[in-house]
Amino acid sequence: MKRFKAETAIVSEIVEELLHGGGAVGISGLFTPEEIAEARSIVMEYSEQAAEKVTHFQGAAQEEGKLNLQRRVWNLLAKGAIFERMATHPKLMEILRAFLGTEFIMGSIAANRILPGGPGQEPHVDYPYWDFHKPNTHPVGLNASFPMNAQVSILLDPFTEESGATGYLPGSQKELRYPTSEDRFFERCERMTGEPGDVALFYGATWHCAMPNRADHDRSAILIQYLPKWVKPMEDMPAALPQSVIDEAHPDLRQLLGLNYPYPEVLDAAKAGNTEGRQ
Ligand SMILES: O=C(O)CCC(=O)C(=O)O
Ligand SMILES: [Fe+2]
Repeated sequence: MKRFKAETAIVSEIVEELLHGGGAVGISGLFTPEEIAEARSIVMEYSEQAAEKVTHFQGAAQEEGKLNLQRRVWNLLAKGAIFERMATHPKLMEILRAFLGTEFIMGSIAANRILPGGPGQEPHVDYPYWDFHKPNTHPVGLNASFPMNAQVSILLDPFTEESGATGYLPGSQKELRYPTSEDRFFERCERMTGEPGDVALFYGATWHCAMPNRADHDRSAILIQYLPKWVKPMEDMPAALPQSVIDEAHPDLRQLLGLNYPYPEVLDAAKAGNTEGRQ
């Protein structure tokens, strides 16, 4: 994985690497130890009880009865102001504007905590490609030549081979496909390793998955899904936020919540007059 520092990260190089290179980059120095500690303590608090939540790509873990060692905390914007600061980090916004278009949105912000002994996932591609194991449900000819997803993982614990750092296959984003067992993913994959506070940024068409945690400590990350403005987001974030948060949202947060892009809209009831076109 190509690695960058916050101060020296060159946006065009990162975009090139995501689209035509390995599909994933590491960026360090975006978050302070205090910010990471704050986010981690909220994630730990909300995932203390093994209350079952919806999860994905964990069919094998479900069969083995290990789902309780992998815990999700959804809808993080409602759980602490730190998560808005993370989602709208100016450097991430700059990179993502270049990658997904300036009016991109956020589709989900959640935590994935894997406890010691906890299971990995099935190798997959991310939303909105995630059900590409049924390719005929998508438009004919759909490919990964332009991105409809960017994933940010903000590491809250050491991500090592032992602790289950996300596995990925460099270059697999170039041909949009859902991996099969013949692809021998687990023999060929590399890892998105890093220290707490580091960010792994990847194009979600890249085959990847959480790996089993064989360390003696938790392995948690904040996972943020970003999408072009016209892709239907995965989480209905505005519906899960207090109206006051929406009313007072900073312009970047409004954009991420999809509030700047009005469709679908009841056009019969919309303000009359011309609203689209160069003039
Ligand atoms: O937690 C990880 O390492 C990756 C999780 C992931 O890829 C997913 O949930 O889609
Ligand atoms: Fe994923």
